[in-house]
Amino acid sequence: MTEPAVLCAVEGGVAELTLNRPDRLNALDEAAHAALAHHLARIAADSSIRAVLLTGAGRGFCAGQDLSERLAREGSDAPDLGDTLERLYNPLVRSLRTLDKPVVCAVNGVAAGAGVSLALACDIVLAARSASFVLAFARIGLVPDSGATWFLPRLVGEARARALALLGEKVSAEQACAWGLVWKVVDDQRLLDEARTLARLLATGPTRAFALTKRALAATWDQPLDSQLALERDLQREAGQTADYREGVRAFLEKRPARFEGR
Ligand code: T3D
Repeated sequence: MTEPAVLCAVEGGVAELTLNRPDRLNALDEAAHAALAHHLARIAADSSIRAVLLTGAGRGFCAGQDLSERLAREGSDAPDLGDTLERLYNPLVRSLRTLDKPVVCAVNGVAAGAGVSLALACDIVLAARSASFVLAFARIGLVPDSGATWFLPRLVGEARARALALLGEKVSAEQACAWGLVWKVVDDQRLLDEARTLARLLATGPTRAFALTKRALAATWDQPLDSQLALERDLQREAGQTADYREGVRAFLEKRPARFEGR
């Protein structure tokens, strides 16, 4: 029996997605994309799931597009890579960014090509000390994609984004953290425990407020302060109607931890 390209385990309100093609450093083929899309749709629809953890099996996190799929097509017409982006990568990035629940990424090893974009599309990225990041696109004659040209300049600034994209040099986890690509570097053997603890914490948080926060942060790059203030007003109005807000205030006044239910 063939192994599933992506494993999904749900426990304690957290869906743990594990890219599961370790012999290919979890490069994404059509099956992996289909599995990710399937699991993310299920996660989005299930209100009992309140946080997601994404990681990879084996020594790599994700090596981007599975290039063996591209070689198989040689001899025929050149593949339409715009089509794969439109059909597979762009929806994947959009579904992570717009998911109404927080997504933690545990980068357990090398992230390359769209594997870097995949990590950066998540909300909080932890990296194992031995992990690394490679904008491998230029090495094979491609353009950084899956949001890489959007995420990178915003996270690391123009100068670093340009050098990373054009040179495709490997960046260590420590360097990535110093540059603001990831939230934290964690010792390899502690990575999964820390990521799970974080995801479990988020799964007991005010899920609606998290979703609205993601929406506010997503909008910030595209509009002036005035519009952002108006958006915050609208989102806060919505947050103020949630049971979690009522519970948060009550718990504060009663000097006890809040018990958020995600509604
Ligand atoms: O095509 C479209 O639809 C457009 C979308 C594009 C999105 C993209 O992501 S384009 C970028 C594609 N990714 C790459 O170019 C990265 C290719 N991989 C590497 O550069 C290196 O493997 C790494 C830097 C990631 C890691 O290097 P290293 O030395 O640690 O490992 P390795 O020996 O190169 O790889 C281990 C195995 O994984 C190896 O297989 P083998 O020899 O043991 O049988 C290697 O072929 C395989 N592997 C690694 N990356 C890929 C891959 N197989 C298929 N596709 C890969 N991307």
